Amino acid sequence: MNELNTVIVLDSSADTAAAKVLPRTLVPLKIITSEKEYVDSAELDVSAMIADLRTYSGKSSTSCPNPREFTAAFGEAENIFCITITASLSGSYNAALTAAKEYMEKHPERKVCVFNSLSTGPEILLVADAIEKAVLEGKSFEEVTEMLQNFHNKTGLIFMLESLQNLANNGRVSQLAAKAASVLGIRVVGKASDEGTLEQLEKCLGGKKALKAIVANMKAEGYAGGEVSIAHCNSEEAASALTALLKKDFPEAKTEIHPCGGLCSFYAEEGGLLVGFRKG
Ligand code: X90
Repeated sequence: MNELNTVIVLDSSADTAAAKVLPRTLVPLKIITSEKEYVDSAELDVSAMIADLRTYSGKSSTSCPNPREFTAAFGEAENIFCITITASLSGSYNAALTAAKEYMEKHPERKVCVFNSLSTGPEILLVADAIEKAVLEGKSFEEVTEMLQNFHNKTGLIFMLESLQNLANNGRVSQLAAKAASVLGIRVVGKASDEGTLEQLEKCLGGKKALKAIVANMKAEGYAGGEVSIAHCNSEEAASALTALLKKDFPEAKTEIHPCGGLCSFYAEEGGLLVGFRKG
């Protein structure tokens, strides 16, 4: 496949589209309050949004991109790999599928692969990096698509959240789960389940215990020193502390830290960490 005509399209749940070799485009989701609509593009001032939300107590929600917005991101590319947030929690995947179908009907010689990440944030970035590597190695479109089929056995996402309120208010977890997490000092550690939903693993009292629980659960999921991508919502210190903890056991681990974009900041809330990692 000609890498010059190949693009990677991610919805903004991926947090960043910082281009590597192949061009990457982010398709924004939106965060909506009764006062403002935040478009989760590279221009969004995420810190200002977080500050707004800290004092806002009204209703808030999010919305996924529509097919036209995905089509615009496909541009004139001939080979497109599009990765979305889990289809179990968002309509983004279906919107991308619709866009892909129309795009290929209009341009039968072009190819679009839409991949349901069953996850979000940093795990999407690991998938995007793997696609890029395979393309640059000269793999065919079909070979890369095939590789994606079982990619999920090779990556995982563990998260730590201080509040599940926005998730519960928008029906993504139960109010009961949110209530349990609302106790002062309690952090919920969980993972993206095989079905692409939030699965609670542990409730920890205090940040240190929670970081240890993240590492223990990563190991239980098969982590053995591979790549790690950490997204944090206003909690860089916790992300650094987690990195240090991981490096104790795996000095060679390749780790990277970045702030959450708008969508993940809204749902992970302040103090939240999302950890994508390679298994094995
Ligand atoms: O379509 C929409 O409006 C977007 C809805 C997204 C809802 C869930 C976002 C979760 C973001 C929270 C912790 C990690 C969860 C992993 C789940 C697979 C981050």
